[in-house]
Amino acid sequence: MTTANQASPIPAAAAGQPVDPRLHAIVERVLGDLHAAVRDLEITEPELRGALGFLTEVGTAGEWQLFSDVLGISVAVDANSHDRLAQATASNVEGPYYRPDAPLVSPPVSLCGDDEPGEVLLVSGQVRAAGGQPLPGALLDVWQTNQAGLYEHEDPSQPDWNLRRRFTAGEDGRYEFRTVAPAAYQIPHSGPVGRFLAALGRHPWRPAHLHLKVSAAGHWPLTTMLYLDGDPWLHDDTIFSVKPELVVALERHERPEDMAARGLDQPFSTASYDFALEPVG
Ligand code: MBD
Ligand code: FE
Repeated sequence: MTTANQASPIPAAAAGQPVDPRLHAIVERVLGDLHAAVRDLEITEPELRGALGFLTEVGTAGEWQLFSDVLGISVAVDANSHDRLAQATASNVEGPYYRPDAPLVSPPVSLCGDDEPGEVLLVSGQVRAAGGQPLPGALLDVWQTNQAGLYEHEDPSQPDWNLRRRFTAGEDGRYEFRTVAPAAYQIPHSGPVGRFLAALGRHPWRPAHLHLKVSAAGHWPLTTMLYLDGDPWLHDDTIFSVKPELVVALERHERPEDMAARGLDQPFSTASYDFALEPVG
């Protein structure tokens, strides 16, 4: 009888040679599972060539992060990394479209210009430590799509850095920012990952979401997403990442006096969310 281990080309550590035991364990296990699949499914040479060509294309198209996301691997790794932070706000994956060093702005914070198309959304809340104390000066780094479901970097009609901002919470840990409600989002699907989804009968949709990184000295930084209640894709996210505790209700304001109080002449929505960060150590 053959076993996966006998098929593994990874030698046991040779005496006196440096070996990375973690890498050794990962490669041996993953290769063991792959060998089992090749044997059990009787994978053919054309199938292998097809797979290698596909994986090459994923790299050429710069879609490896996206591929990991649609395979559910990114969400699984996020769970390994963060489930032990039981007292912190639930984490979520960073996704492929974070840009570090977004413009750092001060109150009143807006993620976009006042003329940004879409319904104004005001998001507010407090950043606290797991024990409940406010975290003054916590840093928030937020990025999202516009109302048409496009990120700034994939849409030449948006200004550079549109809907990407960093700002700090106040002395009481409170924050507030203005934006427009993001739309449900189709991940790029004209490349190899899109072909992969289509071949499996899967759709490319994600529910509308805001990405946030929240950090404060002495606490584990949080990367997460907020989803908008009522979105049709909340229960069918193509990267499997929705957590019920990250879904926020929107309150719509249509009274002229409410609009005037905010300096707006259109109905708008508000949402509130408090973040908890877990102390290091
Ligand atoms: C996205 O907008 C996203 O947030 C993730 C995680 C994957 C693909 C597209
Ligand atoms: Fe996203």
